[in-house]
Amino acid sequence: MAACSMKGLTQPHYTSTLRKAEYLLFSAILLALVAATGATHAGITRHFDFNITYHNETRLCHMKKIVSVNGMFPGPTIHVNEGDRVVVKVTNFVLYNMSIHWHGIRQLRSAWADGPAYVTQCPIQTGQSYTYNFTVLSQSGTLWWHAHILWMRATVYGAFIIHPKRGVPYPFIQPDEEVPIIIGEWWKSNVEHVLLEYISSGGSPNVSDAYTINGQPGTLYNCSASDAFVANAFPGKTYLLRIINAGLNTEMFFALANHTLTVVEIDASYTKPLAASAILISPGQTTNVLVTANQPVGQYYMAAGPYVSGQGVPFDQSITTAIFSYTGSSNSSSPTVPTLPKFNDTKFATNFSQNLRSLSTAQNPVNVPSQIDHQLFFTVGLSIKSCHHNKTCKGPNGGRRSASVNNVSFVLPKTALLQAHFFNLSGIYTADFPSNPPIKFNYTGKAPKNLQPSVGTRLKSIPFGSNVQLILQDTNLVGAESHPIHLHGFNLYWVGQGLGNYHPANSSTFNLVDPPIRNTVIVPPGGWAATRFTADNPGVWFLHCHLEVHNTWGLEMAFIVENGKGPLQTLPPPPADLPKC
Ligand SMILES: *[C@@H]1O[C@H](CO)[C@@H](O)[C@H](O)[C@H]1NC(C)=O
Ligand SMILES: *[C@@H]1O[C@H](CO)[C@@H](O)[C@H](O)[C@H]1NC(C)=O
Ligand SMILES: *[C@@H]1O[C@H](CO)[C@@H](O)[C@H](O)[C@H]1NC(C)=O
Ligand SMILES: *[C@@H]1O[C@H](CO)[C@@H](O)[C@H](O)[C@H]1NC(C)=O
Ligand SMILES: *[C@@H]1O[C@H](CO)[C@@H](O)[C@H](O)[C@H]1NC(C)=O
Ligand SMILES: *[C@@H]1O[C@H](CO)[C@@H](O)[C@H](O)[C@H]1NC(C)=O
Ligand SMILES: *[C@@H]1O[C@H](CO)[C@@H](O)[C@H](O)[C@H]1NC(C)=O
Ligand SMILES: *[C@@H]1O[C@H](CO)[C@@H](O)[C@H](O)[C@H]1NC(C)=O
Ligand SMILES: *[C@@H]1O[C@H](CO)[C@@H](O)[C@H](O)[C@H]1NC(C)=O
Ligand SMILES: *[C@@H]1O[C@H](CO)[C@@H](O)[C@H](O)[C@H]1NC(C)=O
Ligand SMILES: *[C@@H]1O[C@H](CO)[C@@H](O)[C@H](O)[C@H]1NC(C)=O
Ligand SMILES: *[C@@H]1O[C@H](CO)[C@@H](O)[C@H](O)[C@H]1NC(C)=O
Ligand SMILES: [Cu+2]
Repeated sequence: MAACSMKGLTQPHYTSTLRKAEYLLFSAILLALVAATGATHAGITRHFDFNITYHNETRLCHMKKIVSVNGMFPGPTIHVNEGDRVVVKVTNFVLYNMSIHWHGIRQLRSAWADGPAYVTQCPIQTGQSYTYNFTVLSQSGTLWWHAHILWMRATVYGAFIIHPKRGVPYPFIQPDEEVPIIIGEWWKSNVEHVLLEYISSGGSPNVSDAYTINGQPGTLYNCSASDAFVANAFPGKTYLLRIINAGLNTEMFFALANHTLTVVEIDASYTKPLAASAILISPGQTTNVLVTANQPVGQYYMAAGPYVSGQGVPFDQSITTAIFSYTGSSNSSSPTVPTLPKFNDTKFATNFSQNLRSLSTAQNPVNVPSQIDHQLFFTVGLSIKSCHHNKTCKGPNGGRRSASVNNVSFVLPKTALLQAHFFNLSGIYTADFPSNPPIKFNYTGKAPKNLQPSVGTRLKSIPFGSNVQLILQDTNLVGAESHPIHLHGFNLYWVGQGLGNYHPANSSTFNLVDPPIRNTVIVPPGGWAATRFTADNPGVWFLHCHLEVHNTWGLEMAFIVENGKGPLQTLPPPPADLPKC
């Protein structure tokens, strides 16, 4: 018990008051800047310093050394306005290689700043720096940043908040206060050891020991009685919760006891208001909800618990909590726990996704591509490879677990793909990724025997400006499972979803008017998701499952979007400090 009470002294407890102070300071600086420059429309340049260092954190009565940014966990929140230029100097002081991804940022003609290791850049090695330099255009809302190498993002992550252009109000009621809510996962052991262990065994990785909200497991875990994030609520006020799922391997349900959540924005794209008792948020996704403190003065839990769609998938059934604490309430009795959907409530999950609509107004128009130049059909799913070693692997039937897209299990190269593409280096990848599954079968029916994925670094090349329709179809080879699929460099119009096998006739049900716009769409278990995008951003862009467990198994591929005509459609050369392999 001594260890438990001691750790309270060393741990930062984030409260919304702290965040508010941070925000007020930010606003004050902003107003001063606006006054000084008279700028109301043009963006400004914002500089940030990210030092990657080690520090100790104690959770669940267990101290461990983690890798983090500027000694903070979660890392610093970045605040910008739409239109701003962002310059972040990242310096690596740890022994691991590092790379930071600005998740959901379009990176128009700045692919060099996107961040996935061995895709757009080589890692920032120990002692090195790299300055990410990009503008934030035509997006507003909550995004986030995270390490994009190995499983480093377990502790290297933070919020990236894009406020509207100066002088432009939200298209919903002005909240009294804004609170980032970052859901994560905590392992007592070194996460990189968990990664190495399951790669070598061929089985599934150890599940996390706790889910967290703003780095804290919450009071319902053992040896965590005082480790909860507390948001102070003033009766009658309205709060904007900026919810981010930074977890590695778990889709989550989130709710606030006795309060209705009104979704107003997802993945930095406004939505029609959607009232919900709980939301589904998958790793990679962000969701802004309004909540009004209109209940009797008291303490209410915000809680996040797992959505697990696969049969027999190991997972942790616990829930993480934070406290929504009304001013004037007593903490002598425990807060009310919200009712979350059951862990396998796929009906709730698909219904929630189906009800999301983009806002689609004159100020926020939605232009879904109608003429399609490229029809792509990708199967996504789990698979089994034969055991390499002369030992028994821990996957089903003594094999090694893997995952693939169109039956290709992706292998990251030793040189970054974007450099290989830009400088025409040969032998790094082949541009022959299949547009359709090489073998057709009943994807969601009884699995064919002996369908092993091929392995390779295969990319799909697309001419600049093409309109692409991408159908993502889950497979049932090793059990159907939900996959949150993230595309870098673009937002996807999520025009449809369904269960079973996609059939071209399903296109008659597509929402081409106000579909949700996301950088991470969910392919339902044993079902499909239909998406469209315009390839208006030259570069190499990663497409992958945002469950790290599947990503590591190879559930990923990359697009090359060719240059168009003229400088506005051409990727400039890399910055001088781009890391080398
Ligand atoms: C990052 O490290 C450099 C070099 O030690 C130091 O000068 C700088 O102040 C640090 N920045 C932050 C935000 O800690
Ligand atoms: C973390 O704790 C260990 C063991 O107490 C200590 O040796 C180490 O210096 C600490 N590391 C940091 C970065 O504070
Ligand atoms: C960032 O990019 C802009 C546009 O290319 C350039 O003018 C500026 O010098 C860059 N800043 C840094 C710090 O590299
Ligand atoms: C994973 O879990 C197993 C079983 O509990 C344990 O023996 C092993 O040490 C764990 N591995 C890591 C890296 O924590
Ligand atoms: C807390 O510990 C008890 C006793 O060891 C155990 O039964 C229970 O499952 C634990 N709860 C959590 C949330 O880990
Ligand atoms: C909150 O909801 C719970 C059930 O979820 C209910 O039992 C309780 O009465 C509600 N509390 C208030 C203050 O409405
Ligand atoms: C689907 O979601 C809507 C909006 O959240 C809700 O009103 C409705 O009851 C849900 N339907 C089912 C079948 O869950
Ligand atoms: C309750 O609140 C008081 C005053 O803020 C605080 O000193 C005390 O530690 C809290 N107790 C619990 C169990 O959180
Ligand atoms: C969800 O899991 C429970 C067991 O915990 C099971 O009884 C139920 O049938 C499952 N529901 C679905 C839809 O799979
Ligand atoms: C089995 O693997 C070990 C090392 O992992 C190796 O030394 C041995 O020669 C292998 N045996 C056979 C029959 O391949
Ligand atoms: C695919 O398999 C499912 C489940 O066995 C079955 O219901 C469906 O009819 C099959 N579809 C086709 C086209 O064979
Ligand atoms: C770091 O990255 C470089 C370049 O890809 C590679 O050669 C080196 O082995 C990596 N180091 C570690 C510790 O992974
Ligand atoms: Cu997946």
